[in-house]
Amino acid sequence: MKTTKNYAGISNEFAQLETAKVILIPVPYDGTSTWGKGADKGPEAFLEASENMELYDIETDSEVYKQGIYLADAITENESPEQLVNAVHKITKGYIKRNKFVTLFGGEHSISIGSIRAFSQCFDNLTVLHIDAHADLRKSYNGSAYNHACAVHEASETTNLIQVGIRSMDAIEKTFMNEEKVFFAHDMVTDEYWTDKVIDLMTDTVFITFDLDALDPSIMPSTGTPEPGGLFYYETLDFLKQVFREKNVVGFDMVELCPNEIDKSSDFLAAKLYYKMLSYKFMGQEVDENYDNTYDINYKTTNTKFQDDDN
Ligand SMILES: [Mn+2]
Repeated sequence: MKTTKNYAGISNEFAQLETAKVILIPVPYDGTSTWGKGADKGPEAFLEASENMELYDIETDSEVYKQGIYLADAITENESPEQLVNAVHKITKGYIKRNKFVTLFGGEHSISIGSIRAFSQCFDNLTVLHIDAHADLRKSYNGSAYNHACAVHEASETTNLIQVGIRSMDAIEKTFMNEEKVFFAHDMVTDEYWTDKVIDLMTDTVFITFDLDALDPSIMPSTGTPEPGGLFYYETLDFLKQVFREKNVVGFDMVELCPNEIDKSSDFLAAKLYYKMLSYKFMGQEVDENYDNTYDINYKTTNTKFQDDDN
């Protein structure tokens, strides 16, 4: 599918691949979800909501779209979960190497296996900040390692994985869980210092994988598995702002928007949250300043397991 529209209805001037600092890759994929289906409709609903959003951000006093946001072709590979992950990996890596700030919008969470793999191969000593209701640490699920329930298993082996907002998991996942780096929702609610503790565990370079079901279902009902007891809007924004301010966030993905006909507020929340994250990323940066995504062309990963030959 070739997208003819620009992100958020911005003018062509700000939507060119060559000059845009930000890449947005839609991944309308829902091959492995188990309960609420429809995450494949996520990117479309997100883009539609984005078009109806005002583009001046009051808090940061900025119009981040002027940094340039290129809406990439959607990744529609559907042959198998593994091939989808491979496609996401390859395309993400390609844009990282073009010195872009790469973002993805899913789709269900298995797409993150590909995005995290790309980032962990391009950035040394990467922290993956995993914000989610679910631990997603299973080694395989329904016979596949490329299932949404396995979204961060690989990251637990290849990166500094920190999990935030977790409130649902299987006992077997404890085997793969580093509990010192897990922030359970029931603990966060009584700990006013949780954001500082999360940041203390991070390396300098951070990729964020944001499963929208981390948010409380009262504000984000449109997701496949709405778990009670989630994050609220302003605490999420405060936390993210702190992360963007103190760390080098090199990219992020946002997944599991499962839109429905009746309630559009979730789509709009996702649109605003995405735009907020960009606003925080480019806070205080001039539009005509060059962007350096800090990808080191000489960085050779020690993790050769998934090395491809595109160098
Ligand atoms: Mn989840």
